[in-house]
Amino acid sequence: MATIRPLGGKIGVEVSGVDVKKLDDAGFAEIYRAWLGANVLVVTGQELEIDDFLRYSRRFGVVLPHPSKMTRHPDYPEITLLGVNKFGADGTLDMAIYRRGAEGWHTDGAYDQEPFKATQLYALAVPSRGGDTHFASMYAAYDALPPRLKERLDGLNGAFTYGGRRKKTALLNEEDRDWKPVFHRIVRTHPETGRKALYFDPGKILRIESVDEQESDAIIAELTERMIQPDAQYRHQWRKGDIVIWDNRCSYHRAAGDYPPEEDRIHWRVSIKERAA
Ligand SMILES: O=C(O)CCC(=O)C(=O)O
Ligand SMILES: [Fe+2]
Repeated sequence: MATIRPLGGKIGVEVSGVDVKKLDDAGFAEIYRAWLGANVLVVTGQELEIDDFLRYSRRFGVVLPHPSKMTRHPDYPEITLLGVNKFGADGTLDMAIYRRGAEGWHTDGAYDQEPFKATQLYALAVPSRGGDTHFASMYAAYDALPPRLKERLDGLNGAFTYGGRRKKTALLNEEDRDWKPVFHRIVRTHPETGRKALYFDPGKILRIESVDEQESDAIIAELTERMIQPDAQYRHQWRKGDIVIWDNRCSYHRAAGDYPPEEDRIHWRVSIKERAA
């Protein structure tokens, strides 16, 4: 029997007692609804092959290969391998792989015209300590903005690229490092819940459009300060066999990046869009 329980605060819900390989449409619809309401969905205790994971992931949307070609699974381009090939031939730790997602709070895929709907991870190996993933709500971030900032941001677009102002592109091949900015509303209405979210990413935003540079810098600095509401967070401690999916339209996340590097922490990851493009 499926058990669905909230994970404490304003975000996060856990489903146990299901096998995602056998979920019927009604069972999936219940899980999907719970996910939309909680931003982050944990499904525990799964035993999956890659095809099972892809098939289940495609129920959430369109699964597309990630632009980091060097971390794709060699036989399945839609699967990104996290934590694999951490050590170079000379034994040095590749920090871009070890600390992937740990540089700061972010949302995945804001650099695409059609940004990522969701990211889903399946845990294959979990370290003895550390290695958690942190989540926070963009709805709560928007709700908590002072009224003057809500008014100022209304209708404004942000320009985003893969590496943002820091141009962090270590996981991309040389020829894939040149990004044209794309534009997204900073106050973005979620297409399924109708709720307003603060759609922001300090590592991918270049500038706020239609305001002068000084004001753009000031807004980016202020949003960086305000984007995380401590009472609307969830921290996931991984167990092998966990699937976690988060909604990139209404959640921020970051990896803790703190586990013993000599231990394995390995996930399969998929990037999911609402539509192909
Ligand atoms: O490894 C993690 O905990 C999350 C990394 C991340 O940011 C991602 O997969 O998008
Ligand atoms: Fe991420």
